[in-house]
Amino acid sequence: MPGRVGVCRRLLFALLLGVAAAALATPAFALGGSGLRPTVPDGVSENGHRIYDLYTYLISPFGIFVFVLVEALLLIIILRFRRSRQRPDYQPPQWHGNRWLEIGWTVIPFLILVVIGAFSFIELQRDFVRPADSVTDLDITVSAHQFGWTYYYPEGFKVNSEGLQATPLVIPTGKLVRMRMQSTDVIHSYWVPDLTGKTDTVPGYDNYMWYKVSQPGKWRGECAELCGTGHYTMQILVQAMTPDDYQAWVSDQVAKAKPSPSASPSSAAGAASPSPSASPGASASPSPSGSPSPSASPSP
Ligand SMILES: [Cu+2]
Repeated sequence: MPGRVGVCRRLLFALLLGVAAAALATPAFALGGSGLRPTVPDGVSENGHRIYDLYTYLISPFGIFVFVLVEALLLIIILRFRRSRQRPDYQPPQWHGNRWLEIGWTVIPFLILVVIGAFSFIELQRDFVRPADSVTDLDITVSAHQFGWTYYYPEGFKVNSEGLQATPLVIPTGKLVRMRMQSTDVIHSYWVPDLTGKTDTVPGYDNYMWYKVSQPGKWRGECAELCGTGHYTMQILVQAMTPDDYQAWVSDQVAKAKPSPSASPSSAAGAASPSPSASPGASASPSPSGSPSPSASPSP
């Protein structure tokens, strides 16, 4: 039935065209500020930038090479050896084993993975430790819960972020920030691709991340570990301000936190919901009153 085959062919072509158009349009969406982008964003911190370099100049070229090779071979075989081109009783050549081919497709991918693995491992060793020549300027404890984040600042106030309209974690530019990552219930993962790689928050165990943001701005992220039905609402917003603006913001938060030690949750920093009840794990968090002794423990 050539008619049906023709329709199928046209449908397939239209589908491929649609996929190609969507792929080409995605960078345009990214430019439009939708947050959608097909590539890793260039980091606004030093470690974020190094992760971007790793993806862009090492992992992506290998990935694109393998993808194009596999897809091209697949298409050639599908089109060239399709049934309609062969005799009805056609039997492809029957053979088994080709030593050099098998050695090649074992050794080459192995070497590619060794190179990617080695560079990634070296990068990981650098990205999640305090840079040797720097001191931590600001210590923030991040406590994750189902489903949100609480940021404890050294000045004693906290910011609670829940829901799709995340309340920003505010940080100063040009200062080395250390984040102590904790969780009160299950494992979550804190990931803002523009800043740096992701860090898990594990109940009963502290993880750390450091970064220094070079420019003011706002960046989005989200929980990167499936943690329950509200996982998708664990959005993250990070806002970097100049040190002067940051100091003004801190003074504002301290002033807001002071007059309401016992009641009036509406005045707390996290506009979304300071949630004495919303986060059942809150009482288990390091210090409900505020900063959980940020500089007490030596950095790992
Ligand atoms: Cu989560």
